[in-house]
Formats: sequence, structure tokens, C-alpha cells
Amino acid sequence: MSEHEDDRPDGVREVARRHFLSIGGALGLVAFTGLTTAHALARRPPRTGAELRSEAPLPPPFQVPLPIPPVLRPAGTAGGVDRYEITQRETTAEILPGVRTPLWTYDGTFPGPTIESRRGRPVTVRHRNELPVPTVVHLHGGRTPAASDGYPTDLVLPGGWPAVRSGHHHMGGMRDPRAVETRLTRDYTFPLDQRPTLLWYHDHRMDFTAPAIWRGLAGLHIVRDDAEDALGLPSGPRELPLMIADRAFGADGTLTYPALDPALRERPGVQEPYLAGVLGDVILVNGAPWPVHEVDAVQYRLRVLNASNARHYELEAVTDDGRRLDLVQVGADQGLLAAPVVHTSLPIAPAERYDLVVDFSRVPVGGRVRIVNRLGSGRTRDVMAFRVARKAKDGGRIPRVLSTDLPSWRRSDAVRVRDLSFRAGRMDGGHGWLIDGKPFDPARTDVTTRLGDVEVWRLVADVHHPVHLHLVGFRVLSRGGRPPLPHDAGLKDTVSLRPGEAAEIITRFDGYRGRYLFHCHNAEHEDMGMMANLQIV
Ligand SMILES: [Cu+2]
Repeated sequence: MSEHEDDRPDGVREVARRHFLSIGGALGLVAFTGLTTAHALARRPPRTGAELRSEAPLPPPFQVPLPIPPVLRPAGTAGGVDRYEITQRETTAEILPGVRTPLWTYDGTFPGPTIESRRGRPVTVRHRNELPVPTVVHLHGGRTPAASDGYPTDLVLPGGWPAVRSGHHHMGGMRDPRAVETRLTRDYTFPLDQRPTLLWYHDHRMDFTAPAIWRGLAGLHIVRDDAEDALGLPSGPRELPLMIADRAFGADGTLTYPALDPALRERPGVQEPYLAGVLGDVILVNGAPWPVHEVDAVQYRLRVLNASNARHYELEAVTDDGRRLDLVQVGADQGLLAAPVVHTSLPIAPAERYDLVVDFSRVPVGGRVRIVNRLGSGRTRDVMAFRVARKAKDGGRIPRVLSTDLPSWRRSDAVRVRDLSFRAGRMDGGHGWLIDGKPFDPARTDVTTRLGDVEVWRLVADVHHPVHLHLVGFRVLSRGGRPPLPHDAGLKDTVSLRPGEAAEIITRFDGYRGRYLFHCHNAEHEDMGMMANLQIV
């Protein structure tokens, strides 16, 4: 990592030229390590990862109704703070028709219950861990004090589990003297002093995040405010959260996952063919396989999250006669855009969110609109469908101005420019995924910044890496030396680096001091080292 204290525009240009050279260096390094990624890179594949094959019989597409995750009621309200309680427990659910699938869940459902909250109104969530392993909850996209941000070693231990901090050695023999462990329960506090948007909460346990999410530990958390409500975007039953995730099912209905330790207790990692990421051959939306949803012939607001471990999608809305409906983007990871952006297809990487409006008014009653994934093949090409059931009055609208509070950081505001590489490499004598050549170590501080500082980060990738920063939102400044793409608009917390690509982001580190993270949100990469500490002082 290099730091540049020079904030003059000409100094930045100088850095850019040097950086361009370093991209070539990055590619060379991948080839040199002789990993399969070099081959993959040469072909610029649409995906990073290997696909599991289900053995259970799979339903035809567009038969199962789209579930809407239940909205959690507060257990109590005191002093302007809403208090929630969630029990993490094992259960079984009927995901494939007629088959029971064991899951790890938040409160017995997958996805977990949705938390609806208001900007600036704090929420506490007491999580109770009744699962057989330690867990820790991270609210993705939350502006959260470090103590509640779900640091991977801040574990909630199940009853009878030995204290990890003092006894157990993590991968590579690492310990974390700063870990804060609790037993059975932990209270997470979320001030939610942030732009309204769709957040999601999920497990973030050191070395085991990917399989824990795969087993079901993910849920939605929506933040709203009066200004957004006043826009008149489609609402109520015409606003739909869509959590997209791929999975694979064994013959007995269990979720297949190539973990080296199926109990997820001791040995982290996945079997060799899946080191680049685990893909399933079943596409779930809100936990249902290729579901269908009946709609009125009006505009709908779709709050889309890619909760897959490693699968990328490029979404299109296609009518029966092959017409593509506009995907009108009104929001990004961190809330409303300044103005709508119209797409006909939209790439979405793991952990990214889009806030979209789709207009079904020109689809004939009885007609169908399929949401397809251009990057899929065979059955993974389908995602879900909408069936237009009836004509209706459209109360929703899309204002030309959506928000006026987006940060407008300029390069000249940056007090520092950092270069960070996201590449395959060696780790503990085997394959790992590294940031600047190093696997994650909770005891090492990788980036130190001051509260309030604006920084530019130049991120370079070998294969696909969706890079996520905790605590802050950022804007994409460039991709491959060119202006950002249309889908990079707005305020992001996850940027999808494509194979061989470099991107620049700019952010201001504000909100809270403390120990945070940035990491790849390909969950397998994250578990295999691709995470780093961000200390805000
Ligand atoms: Cu990655």
C-alpha cells in the first residue's frame, strides 16, 4: 500500500500514470503464481466460482409464489429507541415443494425477518445464539459504532462453547486480543443516522461467513425517512424487497456446500474446485425457487439485493414477446440517486443493492414478465417472473429529482490516495485471496485514517471482486481509467471490480472512530483471507 499526501490535481495525475503501470504488474503476478485464475482471467469469464449440482428434483420455474419476509415487531420501545429480539436457531423449511431443508435462521425464517426503521431513530437488536457454533451479526451498509459493527471475532458463543479468544487458534494460528466475546446473547445498537436505503444483516464470523450465510443467516433492514416517503414512489404492496441468492440441494433436501468441515466448527475453507467461489444451480428470491408474483398493470418499486455468495447477475425484465422493460434505477447501495437512471440490463454483484422502478402498464393482462440473468445458462438464466393480473390505477410516480443530499467529494478534497490490490496468492501454504499480498489478520492494522478525512482508493483486481467498505458510503470515480459506468451512480458501499480492472473510489471517513473492515464480498474470498482492517482514529 502506498500513501500519497499530495492533493494537487497534477500530483493525482502523476499517481494515475504510475498506477496504470501497476495494473500490468498485477496481471503479471497472477500469471506467475500459476493459479487457475490466470487462465480464467485470460478469458474474462462472466463468473468467478464453480457451480454445485443439485440432486433433489427441482420445480419448474414460476410456480412457487414469491414470499415476502415478515416485518419484525419491536419487543418494546423506550426513550425513542425501538428494541428488537432475534433468536438464531436451526429449523427446517419447505424451499423446494414437498422437501424439507434444514437451515440456520434468524427467528426461524429464511430470509430472516425484515426490520423497518426510520432515519435517525435508533434501534437495538438483541441476538440470541441457539446455533451450534459462534456467530456475529453485521448490518451491511449500516453507519454503526464499531462495538456493534459485527467484527468477525466479536463472537456470540453458544452455551458450552469454549472461549475462542483465549483458547482456540484461528486459521494460521491468529488470535485477536481485542475480540469482545459474549455468551448466548449480544445487544447490537444501530443509530441509523444515515440516508434511507435497503440494508441487510448477515453473519460475519471469522473464517465461516460464507457457509453461515449459505445456510440461511441473512435478512433485510430497510431505513426510510419523510423526504423519501414524500417522493411518491410506488409503495405498500407495490414495493417489493427481492433478495436473490443461489443455492444447491442434496437428494434429501439439505443445502449442499463444499465445506472442508461440514460442522463449520474448526477447519475453515472449501474444497479445491470451489476456491474461487461457490455457486448454486437453484435461484432463490426471498427464499423461494424461481418464484412468481402477481402484479397490477402499474409501476412497482423493486428493492433488489444480491445475497449470493459468489454469483453475479445481469438482470433484465423480459416480456412474453421478447421486449425488455426499462429498469429505472432510483437508488443504489446507500440510497436515492440524484436523478433516475434508465437501464435495460443491470449487473449486480454479491452484496450490491439496486432500487428500481419497473412499469408493467404496457404488459397485457395475463401476460408475464420474466426477470432473467444474462450471465446465467440453462436454469440459472431464470430468476423470477411477474404475472400481470389486472389493470389498475397507478398511484406511483418517479420524480425527476430524487435527492439533493448526495456527497460531492472531489479529487482535490482527498488528503490521501491509496493503492490496494485484490488478488489470488499463497496463504498458509495453500490457496488464498489477498489484499496487497496479505491475508486477513485481525491483529494487524492495514489502513489507518483520521475521522473526517477524504481519501481516494485505487482498487485493482485479478478476477471479479466486489469490494465492500464498512461504515462509509463512497462514490465511484473511475473504472479502467474511464468515467464510471451508468450503474455506478449514486452512493455505494460495494463496488464490483471486474477481471483485470482497476477502479477508483472516493469517500469521507466520518461517523465513528474505531476498528472497521473492508473486504471482498465474494463470501468465499472473504473467508479465505480477502479482508483487511480499517482503523479510524
Ligand atoms: Cu473477491
